Amino acid sequence: MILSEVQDLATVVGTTAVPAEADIVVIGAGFGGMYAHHRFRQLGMSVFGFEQGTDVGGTWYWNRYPGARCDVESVDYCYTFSRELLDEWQWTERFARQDEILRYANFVAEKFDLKRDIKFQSKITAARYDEGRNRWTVETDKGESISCKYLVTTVGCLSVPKDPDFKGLEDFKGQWIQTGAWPKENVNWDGKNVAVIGTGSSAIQSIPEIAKTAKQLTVFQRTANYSVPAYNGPLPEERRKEVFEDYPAYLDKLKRSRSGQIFELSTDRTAADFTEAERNDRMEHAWKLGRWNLQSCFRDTTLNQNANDIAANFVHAKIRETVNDPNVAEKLIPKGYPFGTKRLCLDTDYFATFNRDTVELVDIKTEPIERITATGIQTSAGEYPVDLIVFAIGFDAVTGPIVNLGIEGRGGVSLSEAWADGPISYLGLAIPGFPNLFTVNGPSSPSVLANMILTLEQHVDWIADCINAMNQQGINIIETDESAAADWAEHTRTVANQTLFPKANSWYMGANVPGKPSMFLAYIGGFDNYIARCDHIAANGYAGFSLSKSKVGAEA
Ligand code: N01
Repeated sequence: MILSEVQDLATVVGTTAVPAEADIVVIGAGFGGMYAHHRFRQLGMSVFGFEQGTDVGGTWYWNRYPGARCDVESVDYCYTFSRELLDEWQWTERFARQDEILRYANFVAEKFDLKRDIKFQSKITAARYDEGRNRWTVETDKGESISCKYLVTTVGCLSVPKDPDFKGLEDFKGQWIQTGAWPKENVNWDGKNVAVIGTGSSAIQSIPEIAKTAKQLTVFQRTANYSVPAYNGPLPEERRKEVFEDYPAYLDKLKRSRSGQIFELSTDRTAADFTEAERNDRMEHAWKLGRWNLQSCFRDTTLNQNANDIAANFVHAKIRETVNDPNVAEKLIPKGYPFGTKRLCLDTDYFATFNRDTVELVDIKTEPIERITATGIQTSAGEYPVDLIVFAIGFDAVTGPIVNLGIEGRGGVSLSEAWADGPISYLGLAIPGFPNLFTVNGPSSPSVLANMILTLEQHVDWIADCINAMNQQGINIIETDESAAADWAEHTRTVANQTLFPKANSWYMGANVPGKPSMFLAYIGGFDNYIARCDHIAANGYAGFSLSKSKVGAEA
């Protein structure tokens, strides 16, 4: 199902009129967009926003598939800017479910009156920078247009689901859906033959849930994935106390961490610094703690192949222990890329689900899908009858959501042209040739490698402080220098190349979208270092940016 069809099923909320002008236009009303509205209003400037969905929530609005929940602990995956908000909202589970996060988004939006200046169900089709006027003109698929001084994208990193391009899909008589655009209603798999294509996080979360009531579930796997148990359950009171009793101190620790999360077994010691017995104890402990402790229990797990093999073999053994049929277990064991270099999944009973009689695993590397037929999926070995196909095949990550906006900067150069060889961005915040445009969680920022709520708050705060400083100095153009962006891209590449991450064909590398330039899309140098770098740049008069005054564009 395509995004527009999902919208058709949804309820229209509000019909906010689009003004002709605003100081700041914010694209997207997920967690980044919501906070941007709140924070930018404090500048005393007019803010207007657009959102493609019918309501706030972003990722949590679109990804309603069964089993969808956050893989960051709920006490960490929440806004930090308001103590009152932190006190008022009580998470129920250790890892919050999609519907609870969506309720939280709405709670925040109501509390801070964030929806009033957002036009929902409007998709951005173009955004052009007019050099003569020093203003952006933004257009939507509803024929709306608005002029603004600053354009801020808060479109998320995983918001453009890949369209399934399987031969014969148009002949299929059953229902098909995408995990990343799951409809609000009309999805029922009870007693049906279901196929899930893909075995990334979305599939790994949804497969155990679908298997509970499907007549038969067939999972079509191209690449086996690493996954560790989430150990979800009610949020323990002691954990709540640990976080919220002295929240400023806890938040400070999060901001001084590599990923905006604290892992109990994080260490400065390498795998080689431990004896074999110590390593095994440590990994067993990490397995029982869940989250990404297994990835953090040696400093060099994703830096050194030998250390990585130790963690990988540990998971392989766990899969063999869990899955009854040794042939199925071997198919489920990830091979050919280092542990943790595709995003490590957190699951509830994923591997054990393959012990059900009603669940079958098809390895499409040995048995490729040839086509979709009217009634099922035809592989080289035969046809699997299917009533419902779930495509969990991922996203055009990080760059796709921004490029799709149709942005044109100086000289009418489009962002897709500027990024033809890969994204060039200073700090993931600004792009040379695109003045007064800020990208929240853009490419080459920590984004998907860190706790996204913390990263987006940090970006929005940095942008707000920057615009405030410009206002005070009467400056109305900010543009990053090509050399600063090129240096940052080089630094981003250098730190990524010091790790094992580039060895995997992952969406982190853009490898999941045919033709996409191969480049590590996030900054892996650490959230702590990144914050320090951004603060240093601001304290040094926005080093790497050109700031200027234009006679035009200062109005509004
Ligand atoms: O997507 P993916 P996802 N034919 O790209 C396969 C976040 N997330 O939606 O590896 C057959 O990871 C593909 O195979 P391969 C999280 O950051 C977070 O699951 O390319 N198969 C792969 O198995 C995550 O990493 C949460 O060989 C095809 C799968 O489809 C990110 O979103 C929950 C195919 C795609 O996996 C993306 O996860 C869910 C084809 N043509 C997601 N094309 C939480 O916070 C692709 N595949 C919990």
